[in-house]
Amino acid sequence: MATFLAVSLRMTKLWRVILGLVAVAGALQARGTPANRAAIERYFDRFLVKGLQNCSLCHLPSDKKDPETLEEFPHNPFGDALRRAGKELRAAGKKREMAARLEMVGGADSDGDGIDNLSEILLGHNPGDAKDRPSAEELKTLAGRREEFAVFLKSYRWEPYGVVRRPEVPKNKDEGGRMKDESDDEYQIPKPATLSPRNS
Ligand SMILES: [Ca+2]
Repeated sequence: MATFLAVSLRMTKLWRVILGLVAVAGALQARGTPANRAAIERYFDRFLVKGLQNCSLCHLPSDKKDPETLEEFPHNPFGDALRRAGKELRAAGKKREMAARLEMVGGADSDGDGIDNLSEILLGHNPGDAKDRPSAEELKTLAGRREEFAVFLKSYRWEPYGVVRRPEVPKNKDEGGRMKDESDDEYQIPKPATLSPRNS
């Protein structure tokens, strides 16, 4: 009986832990997929100003304290464009990586304020809010900022969760695309010169 009680007690504790984990997972999902937010911050790195490192980059303000669904915490036009880009990638059988999605929507002007999404983000303005638009002064710095970001994108980026791919082994082909074999001239072992008697 005592053993039964001890097992029951352990099971109850286990269930509490499981229910706790489920609740935490639900809350995280409701708060606008922190994984996406982290991926955006990783993609832009130092180019994402503090003011854009929050849910408002992709979501409309919500008066709900703990929103649980997308209906309760809807996307702004930029967040919606990212969501649609993800759907497109999935439909094409590709991975829904945030970097690819950001590249797809970077040139669009999701909030319709006349400045494309990437330029707005690089200048510290919200690409999903038409009322938040770079000033004429800020726009003068855009070319330099975009250039800096392009250099940064080309630099080595540590992708802790990316799959490491082995580079393709180069094929040993000559210019005609033919595999080299031992009948090629350069593979021929030079025959020893025929010895001839000196001064003959
Ligand atoms: Ca804007």
